Amino acid sequence: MNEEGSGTTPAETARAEAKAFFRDGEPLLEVCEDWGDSYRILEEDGKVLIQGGKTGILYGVWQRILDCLCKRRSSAERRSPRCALRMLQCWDNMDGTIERGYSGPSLWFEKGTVSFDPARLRMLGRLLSSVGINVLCVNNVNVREPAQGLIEEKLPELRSLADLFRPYGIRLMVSVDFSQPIRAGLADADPLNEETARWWQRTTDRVYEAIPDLAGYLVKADSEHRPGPFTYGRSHAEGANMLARALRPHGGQLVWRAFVYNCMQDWRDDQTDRPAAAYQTYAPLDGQFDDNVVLQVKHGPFDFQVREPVSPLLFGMPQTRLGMEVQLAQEYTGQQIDLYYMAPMWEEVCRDLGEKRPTILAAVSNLGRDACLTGDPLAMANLFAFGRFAWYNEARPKESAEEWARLTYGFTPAEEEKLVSALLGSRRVYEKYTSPLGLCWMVNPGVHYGPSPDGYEYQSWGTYHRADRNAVGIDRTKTGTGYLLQYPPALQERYGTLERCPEEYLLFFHRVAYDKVLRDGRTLIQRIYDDHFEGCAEAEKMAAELETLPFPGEEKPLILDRLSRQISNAREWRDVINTFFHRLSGADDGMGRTIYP
Ligand code: GCW
Repeated sequence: MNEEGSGTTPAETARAEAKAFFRDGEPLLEVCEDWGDSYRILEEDGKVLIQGGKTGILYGVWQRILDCLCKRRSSAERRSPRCALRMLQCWDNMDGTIERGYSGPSLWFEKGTVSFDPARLRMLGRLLSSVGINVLCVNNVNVREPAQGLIEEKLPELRSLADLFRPYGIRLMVSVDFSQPIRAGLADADPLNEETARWWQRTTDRVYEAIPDLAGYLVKADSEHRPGPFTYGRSHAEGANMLARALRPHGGQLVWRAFVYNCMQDWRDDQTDRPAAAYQTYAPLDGQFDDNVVLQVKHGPFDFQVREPVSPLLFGMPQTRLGMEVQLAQEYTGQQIDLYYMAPMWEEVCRDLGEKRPTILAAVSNLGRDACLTGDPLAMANLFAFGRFAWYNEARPKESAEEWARLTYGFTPAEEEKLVSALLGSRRVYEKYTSPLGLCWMVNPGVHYGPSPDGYEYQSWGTYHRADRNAVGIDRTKTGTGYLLQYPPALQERYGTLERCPEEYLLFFHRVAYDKVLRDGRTLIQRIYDDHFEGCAEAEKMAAELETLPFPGEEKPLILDRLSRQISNAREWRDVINTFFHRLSGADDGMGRTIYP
């Protein structure tokens, strides 16, 4: 980034940024009042004119800067984002910790208060707006004391954050606790109790007096022990609408997460199937949500595993405004130690959703107080790619990786090629040494890093692979749990038979015997061994390639440290998983490699 440029409105920020970057050859900027987020860049006789809405003008300036840095002409087309809400959601707690954070402590919370370095947050505002993000939810969806106070006694502190991000076209959002009226002394939080609704209306009116452009509230209810409408025998439409009505007069959105499942399941119960839960809860409510409610659905039916099929709920609610949630924080995908570039995953989701792709997108943040913001400097590629994805509503894995690499490092073409190909291959490599063929949940419980094949097998979270001495995987077709039937017919056909099911989803949808010969002629057990050996070897090769690149001095040690930890992790996964299946199946590796007894 160049010198800091900031104003009090996005248009002023745009002017300041343009001045700082272009110095003498400043482009002309023209604000077109009703253009919103859209912009147009016109080049004529060596002069550049950027037209854009009150926020669009800033996006136009960023795009022009990006084009200049990438040494290419700007497109003259008028561009508008396909997604109106492009949200980054932070799981920051007010004690400064971050749930599933791998980049150091919170950038704005510390010891129970809002506390930040203004220059650093302005830099963050520039960074987020430069990739097109326009909503920032600042606190964890698991709202614990004292975070409830953010909409009450700590409102001035929340406001200080809103004021800081406003010049970058970024509106704040806040996670709220469904049971908060009880904290305030009310008898219950029943959404149909008029007292409760009145309390939320009064509280929300005060919030909007302080922060008139607040984007809205984010809610995790009846999920993983969080309170919610089920306590009162009410539906999630009744719960969400009550809050949405408090926000409505102020133009606020109520973002309601659809991450609801039974987290107290008995592992002996093979009828309850966690991936089926969200659809079972919400699909019957289609059409019942108010129009300022967004139902936010994780992209897969489980929980951000290395590979999951697309969530069937994203097809199942045509009368509801749906948002899709992805996770930049690498909880199950290497924790910003192992390289894992996510855009290929989003591309897969887009492919399966087709026209059903939601135009509201949210990402769980991967940011923290570390000097490079993302723990692993290379994890910044995911934030960049998410911003582009949210703007265009289309994942462009290669293009985003190339742009990011070029803007960040300015390598030679050969070096850039190495970095881009490592990024593009990283997901597949990670998948092969951890959980190929649609295996999920073999991670260490709680931390979710490193292998533990039975770690989640006898627990209450609905997370089973049910490996025994003959077979592994779960039959989710109509002969099994029936989950498959939640999909539209074309996907049912694709996933439903062993012959057609993409191998990456095989054990997610089917229970398969170890000696079953797969489409490529190898048995399942041989594939399990081969993928783990190959994945590990590929991780070693990738690390060797990346080590040769001239990363800047302050980044190099961070990157090298992570690459060596990734290799140890890959070896551990390979050996633990192969040994687990070797012991169970008794089948030897056809290639005679070492599998520890
Ligand atoms: O994957 C789980 C995480 C929790 C998280 C939850 C959620 C914020 O392990 O840490 O809680 O998902 O998405 O609500």
